[in-house]
Amino acid sequence: MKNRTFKNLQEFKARREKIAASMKNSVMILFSGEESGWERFRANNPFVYVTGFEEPESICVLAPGTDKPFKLFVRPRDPSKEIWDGYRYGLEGAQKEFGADIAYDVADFYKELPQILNGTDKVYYSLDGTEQDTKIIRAIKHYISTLGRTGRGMPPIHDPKEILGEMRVVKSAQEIEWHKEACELSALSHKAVMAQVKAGMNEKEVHAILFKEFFSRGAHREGYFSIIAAGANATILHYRDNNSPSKDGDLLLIDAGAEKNYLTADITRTYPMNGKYTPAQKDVYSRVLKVQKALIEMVKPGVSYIDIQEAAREKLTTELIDMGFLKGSVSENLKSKAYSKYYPHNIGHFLGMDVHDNGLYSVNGVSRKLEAGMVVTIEPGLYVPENDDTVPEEYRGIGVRIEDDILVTPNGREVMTAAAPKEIADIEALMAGSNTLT
Ligand SMILES: [Mn+2]
Repeated sequence: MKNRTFKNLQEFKARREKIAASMKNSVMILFSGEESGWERFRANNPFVYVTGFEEPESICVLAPGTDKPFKLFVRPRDPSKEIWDGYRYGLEGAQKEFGADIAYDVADFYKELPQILNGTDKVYYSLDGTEQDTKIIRAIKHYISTLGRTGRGMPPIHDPKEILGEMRVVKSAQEIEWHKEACELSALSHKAVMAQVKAGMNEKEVHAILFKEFFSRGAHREGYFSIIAAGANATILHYRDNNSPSKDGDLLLIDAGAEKNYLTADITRTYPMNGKYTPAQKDVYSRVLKVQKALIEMVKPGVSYIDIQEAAREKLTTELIDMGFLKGSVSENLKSKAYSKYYPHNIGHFLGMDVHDNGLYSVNGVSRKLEAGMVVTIEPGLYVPENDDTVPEEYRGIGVRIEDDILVTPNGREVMTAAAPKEIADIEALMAGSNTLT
């Protein structure tokens, strides 16, 4: 059966035209990657971003200005192999269905490479430390040697990220539409999980419910390994065990997002497993929520991400002083970084095909400003170490993070993950159903 994520390939054609405009006398070589063991194959993001093609062992060559600027090297059709591994588009499909100007058997790549390199001043290729690098470098060296005594050195190898990474930071209208699908289904899944969580569930069981909700809403994959952390596990920032039992009174922190169309959501919600926040949990949660909402309001074109970062530290420090967790003034605590005991991470990141997506956060030492079409996360949190005897006992082991995915719009912002409840009243009302004693 034919299997493809993208039906409309116009978007990819437009991307290739845009990339071509940034290339001069150069070629770009992108590999889709190899299948490994029993893991489900997922082609490399740069390759998919440019081609919309998803098969393993494929190579894309962009050579703008030549008569065949978009070349695909693919696995040929092979009925006996397709019985085992599924449908292949083959050379014909690569041209007819994916718009390649020419398609080759991938086995012929190194045979064709000298011709491809002919006349190039620069090669865009992502060095990855494997044997593949050696083969590419050898081919370039060989090409130079065929030119005779020109005195020319090796054409430099540049990371394709220089062009693709920057393109991926500002999303097209189509890409935004695709990203919204991933964000909305993820937000609705969080909401559905919230309605099913009960005190006493193992984190693994919650993870299973989340999977069911993701996939029944059309997710293609889990965007990254979900963090499902009950009780004090929420204070471990990269908790990945997802295998603890929970008890009545535990908070549950879920940091999870589904991937669809090769774009992932990244959402965190924190709520009581028994459906009712304790006063201490409510205290910490409302402060984080207040800060998160204020930071989201800052998101708009022209604002530097670093300004939001600094506002996050300042606002959370203010809350920590107000709670009596930190002593002294806000500026003293910012200077000493005392807040990092309770808020050790950054406020967010670019979001797209990678959960921590491509793109420079500062250029020449200057923090870049947000632009319409960027997608960023805003994810403040407070984490009270379980053994922190400087704070009242009922606060120890409370970890709260609230994270949404924000599209920067021409006039401000759009929260793409708003369907996941985060107001205390909404969460408690939703959970009342699942936690009623019958
Ligand atoms: Mn995140």
